[in-house]
Amino acid sequence: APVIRLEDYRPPAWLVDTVEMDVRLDPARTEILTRLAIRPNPAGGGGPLRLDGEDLELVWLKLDGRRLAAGDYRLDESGLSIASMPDTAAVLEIATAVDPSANTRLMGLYRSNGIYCTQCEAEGFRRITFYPDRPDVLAVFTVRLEADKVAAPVLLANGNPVESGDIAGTGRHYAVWHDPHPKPCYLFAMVAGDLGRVGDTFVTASGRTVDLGIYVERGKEDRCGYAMDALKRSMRWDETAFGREYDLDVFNIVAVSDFNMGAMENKGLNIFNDKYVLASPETATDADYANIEAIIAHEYFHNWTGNRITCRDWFQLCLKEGLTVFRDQEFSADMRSRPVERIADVRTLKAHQFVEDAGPLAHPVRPESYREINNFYTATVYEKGAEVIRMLKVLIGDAAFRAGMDLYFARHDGEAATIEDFLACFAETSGRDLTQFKLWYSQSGTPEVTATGRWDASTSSYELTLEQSCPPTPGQPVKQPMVIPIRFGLIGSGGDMQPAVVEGDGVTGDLIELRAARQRIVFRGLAERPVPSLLRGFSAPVKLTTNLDDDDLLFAAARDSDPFNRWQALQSVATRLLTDAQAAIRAGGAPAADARFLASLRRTAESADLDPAFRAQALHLPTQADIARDIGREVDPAAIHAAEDWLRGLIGASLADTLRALYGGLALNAPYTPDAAAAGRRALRNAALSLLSATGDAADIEMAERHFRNADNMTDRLAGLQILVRAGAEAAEAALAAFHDRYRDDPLVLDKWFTIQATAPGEATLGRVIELMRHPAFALSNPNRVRALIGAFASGNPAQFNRPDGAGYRLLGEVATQIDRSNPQLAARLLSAFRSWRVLEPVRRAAARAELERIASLDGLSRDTSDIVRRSLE
Ligand code: B3K
Ligand code: ZN
Repeated sequence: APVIRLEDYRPPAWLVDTVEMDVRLDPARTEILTRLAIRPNPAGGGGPLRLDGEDLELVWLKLDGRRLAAGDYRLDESGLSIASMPDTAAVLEIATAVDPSANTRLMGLYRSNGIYCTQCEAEGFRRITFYPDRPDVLAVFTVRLEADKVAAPVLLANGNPVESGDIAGTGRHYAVWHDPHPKPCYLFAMVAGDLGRVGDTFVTASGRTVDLGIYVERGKEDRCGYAMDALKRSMRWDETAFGREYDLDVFNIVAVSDFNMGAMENKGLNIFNDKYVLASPETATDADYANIEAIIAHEYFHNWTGNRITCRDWFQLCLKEGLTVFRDQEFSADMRSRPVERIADVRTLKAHQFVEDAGPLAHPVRPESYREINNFYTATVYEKGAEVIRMLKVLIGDAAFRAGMDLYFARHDGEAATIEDFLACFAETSGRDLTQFKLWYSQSGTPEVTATGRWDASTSSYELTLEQSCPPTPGQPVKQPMVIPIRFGLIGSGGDMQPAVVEGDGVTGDLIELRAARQRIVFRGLAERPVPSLLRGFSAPVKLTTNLDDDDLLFAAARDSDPFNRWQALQSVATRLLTDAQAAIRAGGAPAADARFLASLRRTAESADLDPAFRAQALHLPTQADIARDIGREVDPAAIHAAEDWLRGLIGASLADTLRALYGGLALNAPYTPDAAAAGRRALRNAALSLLSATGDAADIEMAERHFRNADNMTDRLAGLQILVRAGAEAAEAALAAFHDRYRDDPLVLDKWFTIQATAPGEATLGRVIELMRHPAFALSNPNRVRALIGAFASGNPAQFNRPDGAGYRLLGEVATQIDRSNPQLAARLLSAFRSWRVLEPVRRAAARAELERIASLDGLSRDTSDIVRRSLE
């Protein structure tokens, strides 16, 4: 596959003003008539016309009413060209046919459980008709759909409904939808099927009433309440936080069960993976509720950041994704606890993005080249992209940030924009030069910041030396210094101190702007030696190393006024402990306990003035991926796993009284509600139980078993099951069987059952996964099933996936290459579990390389998979 480069961007030769489609839905042969009003791009366009098209049957083609003969155009693998075009506006009519039932790639028009649906981002519209399938071609769409009335009583498309009716004597009916907002074709969507509907209304700030609809498989209507509530809260929030109102008469959401990702922001018709819509206390965990809230919000917020203003080309993906993730994170922070949300977001960032950035798949937030764009919907584009926006806000301040957003909306509404367009708005409202800041978009890798502090009692001053560097990443051996916003405080015995005099560049209030490779700051006039609290709220996505010792960190864990850094301080000590412990285990020795850490953890767990959700986060140890990243080379995942077991057991034993008291005291004697306060109590209670049972103590395991059996909601039931399986308890098998029997007809819940078994410790897990692939509820064709079993094993069970005998790698390789033939996007996504293979110890590294090379040598790999495998090996 050819490499596509940002520097080669050229504006489209032809523009499309309007698109009128007539879609005759049929399970095996759907015919699509498309009428395009096109004209040469005034910016020097015209000439030959090139349209993208893939897996399409071309029925006929007309230009200005004249049927084109075979010699008038050229058809090839990837599209269609018309060499001689008029030099004026023209009308092109295209008849294509597709087979939705045979579409296993889940791109373009396909059927999921009998429901017709579409997925067009990034390049799926070309699988429906021939079209300039690029985001900078914006057109007004009108769509007429018709289908069998019994099979598809519901007919939906983008925009507002115009008319509908029966087609006499045929058993078929039709509906016409019109979307007045010009849009790129990746936002096109249609849905047809026998769906249940839950309706509501929303009155916008300016008083317009919007009809809201959530469509789901019949019988699931009673699981849509939370999603609808989250939608209305999102709509209100975007009005108050960003001044953005909804702009159509209807807003529809459809939940389908076969979907390659989480959801899709099609204009006025969001299509969701049903996992992110359906929830009831019986079937969804608190984490599911939080995800639903965040994803409903994310897709809704795209209406302005992505749809009204879209991307000029796919290199600008973070323009909509990073910004929209930032917006959904802020929404969740406002709906729940801000510090806890921040901790959760940073945990995700470190576990996924930092890991990606440290391996062969590292790429800039705005990549400069790609072979397959679908492989760039990554943690870097999304999560680091959001961090870049967050830093921008910190650097220029809230007021200039909001003014910059307003300017961006006003200036680029209805356009396809670039990162340059976006940044220009903020440069203007802040009066600042953002040239250096822009490096965040082009340099890949996680910057490393070292902070060295020195207290000078004789002058009562504290000197802080900050240094930054960024490790080499693919294609980028050398980096330039970035601008790194470091929020800080100096903690004294009585709380935050006010330094009398600050010497050195780049300090304003509580913010240090680190711009040079090395910067020195002196704080004078301090009454006592401070403990610096740096990178408060995780003000930049960097790896920070300080010369603070454990005493300083544990002091900060108790006294820092920034809750994020209190959490971070404990995590930093835990990371040191785990890193040392795995080294000891590898050397055949025994890990050493640390009484001060345990005492500090106990104090935090017992602090009744701290939010339970925060305390739960404090009890969650750094992930195995965090430790692997911290070690950085010659990693032995089994040793990390053993270290984690050791520390959990140690905490469980040493803090047993505290943990039992928490477990007993936090019980909620009220019916389940998914709100943050109740969820926080459950999280702390389940964290306590999980640590307690890590000792293997029979009484605690029994408590976990009772917890499982008596649970009146999925959060507790699943937590109980997870604890039993993880502890290898005798009761685990019976609990798994009971869970299975209870939910045998609910695939989304069985996914949780698959995942728990796939992430179980022990060598037997691989065989179990293979066996579960034969379970009647499992299907390689369903992405949720595949991710729940195979994806969870490869990404959520580092010790077993990375078995030294390579069997984990071979399993993933075999399954992924099989899936590659039907659904390349899913296959490529699974294979990204290999992204850290280079830092493994030699035996595993060799086994992983062998499997990657075996895959690379296969014939007929998709572009998606060969791109991932090839970059992983480079
Ligand atoms: N924009 C979609 C993702 C499309 C992925 C295409 N491979 C969902 C989202 O980010 O909101
Ligand atoms: Zn998005």
